[in-house]
Amino acid sequence: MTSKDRQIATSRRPFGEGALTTDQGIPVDDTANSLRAGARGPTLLEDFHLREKLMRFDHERIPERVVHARGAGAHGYFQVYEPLDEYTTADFLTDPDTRTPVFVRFSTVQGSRGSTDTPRDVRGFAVKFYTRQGNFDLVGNNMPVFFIQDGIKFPDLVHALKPEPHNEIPQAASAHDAFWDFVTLQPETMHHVIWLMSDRALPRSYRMMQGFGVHTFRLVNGHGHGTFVKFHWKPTLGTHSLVFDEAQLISGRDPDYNRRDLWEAIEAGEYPSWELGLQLIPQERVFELDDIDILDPTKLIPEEVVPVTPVGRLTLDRNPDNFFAETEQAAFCVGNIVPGIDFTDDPLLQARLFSYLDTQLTRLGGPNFTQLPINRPLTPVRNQQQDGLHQDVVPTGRANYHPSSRGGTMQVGPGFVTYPEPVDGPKERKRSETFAEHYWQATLFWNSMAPWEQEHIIAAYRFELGKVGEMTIRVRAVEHLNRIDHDLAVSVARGIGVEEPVKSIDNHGRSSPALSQEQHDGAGSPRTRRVAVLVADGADARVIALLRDACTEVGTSVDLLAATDGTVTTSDGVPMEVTRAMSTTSSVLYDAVVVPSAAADLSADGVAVHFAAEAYKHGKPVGAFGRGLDVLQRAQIPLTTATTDPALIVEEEFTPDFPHTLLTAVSAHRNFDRDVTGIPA
Ligand code: HDD
Repeated sequence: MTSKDRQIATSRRPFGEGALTTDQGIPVDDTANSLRAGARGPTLLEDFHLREKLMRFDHERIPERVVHARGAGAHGYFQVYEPLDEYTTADFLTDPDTRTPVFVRFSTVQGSRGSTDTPRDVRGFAVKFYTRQGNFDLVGNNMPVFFIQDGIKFPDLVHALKPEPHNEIPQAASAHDAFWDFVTLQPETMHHVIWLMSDRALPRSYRMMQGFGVHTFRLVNGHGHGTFVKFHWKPTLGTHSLVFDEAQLISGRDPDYNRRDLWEAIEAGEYPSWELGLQLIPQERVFELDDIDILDPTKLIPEEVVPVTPVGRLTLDRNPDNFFAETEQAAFCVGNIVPGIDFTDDPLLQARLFSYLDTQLTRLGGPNFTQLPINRPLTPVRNQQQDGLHQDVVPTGRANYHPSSRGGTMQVGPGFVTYPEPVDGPKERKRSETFAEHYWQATLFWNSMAPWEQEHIIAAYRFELGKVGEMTIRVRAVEHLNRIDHDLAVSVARGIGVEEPVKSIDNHGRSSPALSQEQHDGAGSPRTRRVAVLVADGADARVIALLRDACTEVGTSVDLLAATDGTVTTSDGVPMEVTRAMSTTSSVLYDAVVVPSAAADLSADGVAVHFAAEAYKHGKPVGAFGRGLDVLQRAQIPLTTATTDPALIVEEEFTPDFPHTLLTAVSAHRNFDRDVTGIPA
């Protein structure tokens, strides 16, 4: 239990204990019948209980976040490995014995609160550290760059991205004219757009995605010396994605897919963790970074140029007690910064410093949102700020101003000291020349992708642009792609009815291997993965037990799915309980599918056949033995490719090696090199 947990505990009020009362504490004798003039008569205005109950209900909603409205949060802690005094005085980065409490909220960007978890979208990764020097909020995303260079364009970007103004369509989707119109008129977006078209926009789990602070920040040590820094979160379970078709299906089958996954993992004690990594750039070296202005948030610094140094670990180990009170009311502010960390002049960051504080006023109804349990710092708050809606404390004394000789002896300083960077310049609305190039890092990203990643990117551009009605926008998009990579532009053009462009620029050929998800398999762990085993009458209970035991031993869960809920009869004539009926779930909610042998003919069941075909189509491990092979055959899965496909595990009969081979494939996530063009799922 962290100190933040203990602080929040003082605000808990369990449902369902003691006498039912009104908000005024008056005991209620009946909460099911309003006060009426006779049992069949009209309701009386004096019914204070009815009025209060309806008043409270009518005002339960608060404005959703203008972006990042849909999310999920969890509590946890951060611990630094070694003191980082050389770079910073920030307490939570210099004391390895301290577990700093955190609250983390993951989110999608485009959709409204009730939208789905798995659209093609950027994911938010916001961390609130409750440090001994006050709250530090690292409000990042799962992609290291941003669409625009200056925050003044943020409202335009978001308007273009969100549903269109006349009919509020489409929900949680960038595949519409407005978005592509905007980005093709704003070439600085091209780098982030290619990330959005990649599988990074479809995380398999919040627990399996990276996080980035995006901007360059500054660490400041005890001597006042500054070091530029970029923050990276690397998930212990590796970075893994869904495929787009699967993500779209999940949107219908389980719109809460990512938040459920996070919740269930924490409930099961499978605490997700990320390593914090820093890219440290001595101030003197800034101009050695060729072609990169560290103040430009549309550029990353390749890890091969400045390595990421692991410095600590973030662990999430407690689900919130109440979604609204904690996750919804969490107010992240980029301006929440602690001594030892400072901002830079990145113009996107500078605008964010205004926007986050400002938005909370509308969202949380006034300036006292910092008093809410989830936002309250662990450190004492002492100042002369006062009043406003929802003041939750009772300030005492009369010295509500500073300085004062009438009590209120708060001393000012030592405290946060702004890094004394000299600034000088004419007032002008102008962008630096060093921000002018917009394509080379998009090319770098493209060059760094594995062939399957490139295929997915092409398919994504084709899908998105294929939904754009205005041909001129499609043509403009292809022109931009032609400046990123000619072959990419040609492949996309062919899919969207646009004339192939003429090659105009040579690809620079540089790459950054660390950008490919093939490099991000992490520990290659089978932990928390989900395997579906399709069973029918005549299944061999012994074999299924062996399979299940092997899986549970390494933290992989197994669901037994049958044509109907209830039981199937094993080959020994004994009833075996199934987890659920196949028809109530879907292959897209599992990481692998196994079809063991059974007396009953599962290959005649279209649901089972589709289950296997779909899993195969999505690159998942698919295993079968004995009569289970018939299901794979009906699914048109080419069994002969098993010799070269490590995720297609087919055997005439079950062997003791089967579970091991399956779990190795599960650990590797998917086989995206599989040719699935002919599979009809
Ligand atoms: Fe933002 C929310 C991340 C640029 C204005 N943003 C928000 C959240 C995340 C980010 C993760 C959700 C926080 C939560 O869970 O409550 N935003 C980013 C990143 C950016 C970025 C990584 C670029 C590097 N944002 C950005 C700009 C502006 C905003 C340029 C405005 C100038 N963002 C907001 C906001 C939100 C927000 C309107 C909506 C809800 C909130 O702040 O609390 O103020």
